Amino acid sequence: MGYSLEEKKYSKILDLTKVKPYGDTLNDGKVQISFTLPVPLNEKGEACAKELALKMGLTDPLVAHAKALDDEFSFYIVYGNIIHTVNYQEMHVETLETNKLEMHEIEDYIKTHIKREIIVLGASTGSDAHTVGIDAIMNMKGYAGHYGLERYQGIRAYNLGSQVENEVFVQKAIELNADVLLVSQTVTQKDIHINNLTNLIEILEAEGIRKDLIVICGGPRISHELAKELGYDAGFGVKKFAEDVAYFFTTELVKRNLV
Ligand code: B12
Repeated sequence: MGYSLEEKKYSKILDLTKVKPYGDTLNDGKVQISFTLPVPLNEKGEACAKELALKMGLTDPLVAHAKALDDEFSFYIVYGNIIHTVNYQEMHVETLETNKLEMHEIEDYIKTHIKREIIVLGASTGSDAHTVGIDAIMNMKGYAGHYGLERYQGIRAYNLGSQVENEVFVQKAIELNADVLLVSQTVTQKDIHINNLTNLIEILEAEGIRKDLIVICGGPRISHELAKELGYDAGFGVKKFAEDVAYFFTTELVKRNLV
């Protein structure tokens, strides 16, 4: 029995080796994308937006919304069906398994296994002026109901704030004899975070102290996978709190025999 055109186009079978976005029905591949073009808003601008969508692998693109940003720039929201699929079953992602321990359980762990204060130094480094992320992890009052590292018994936390140069950060780490470095990066324009994070590791290696430290980065666009690629011990993104990172570095200090 042959399949109708509709059945062929929108198979109702979920094949995890060929996953597509789900819009109205399974496998319809519906997506919505938005972008700005450096051209005025007119028919030509809209045609360019559609053609770009076709080149991205969308069929039946529809400009659902177009707006002039000023005389020379226009913004588009384009709706369409993506032709590409991904193999969910073969997807490999490096993830960090962290046990969920409460603050007092981590404090007990430090008392039993480390038996001394852990020195943690944190900052938003380079030109990055965003402090809210690193404050969320470190500040005494914490964030979203999760106390920050400054409140933990057994942890001495130093938060240097934002726009801290890597050289200054490393000098402070040496001066305080830090165990753990926490780096926050929010701005990713022109891959500035990659350059800055790489530079920090290079300085630590040049100083010969990389192996003696647990070095962790975090931010809204930081994944554990990216962090590992850049030479960090771990990376934490959104919805991560002080207890996630504290669990990681306390157990890692013990594992690496740095206590
Ligand atoms: C507040 C804010 C500002 C404030 C910052 C004030 C301050 N004291 O921090 C001000 C106004 C100064 C600002 C400036 C700029 N900003 Co701003 N800002 C924001 C905003 C609105 C919120 C960020 C925030 O506070 N989030 C809340 C915190 C709690 O979340 P978080 O950082 O993700 O942190 C969590 C996790 O990521 C993780 N985490 C974070 N760091 C770390 C570190 C470690 C070690 C660990 C373990 C975990 C961890 O834990 C936290 C809790 O779960 C965002 C937009 C948005 N809605 O997100 C834009 C945004 C981040 N800013 C942006 C930009 C572009 C800028 C400017 C460049 C704008 C400009 N052209 O001048 C400047 C930057 C100047 C500079 N030199 O850095 C862009 C970044 C785009 C990009 N991908 O690069 C955003 C996304 C806005 C946008 N949509 O364009 N900004």
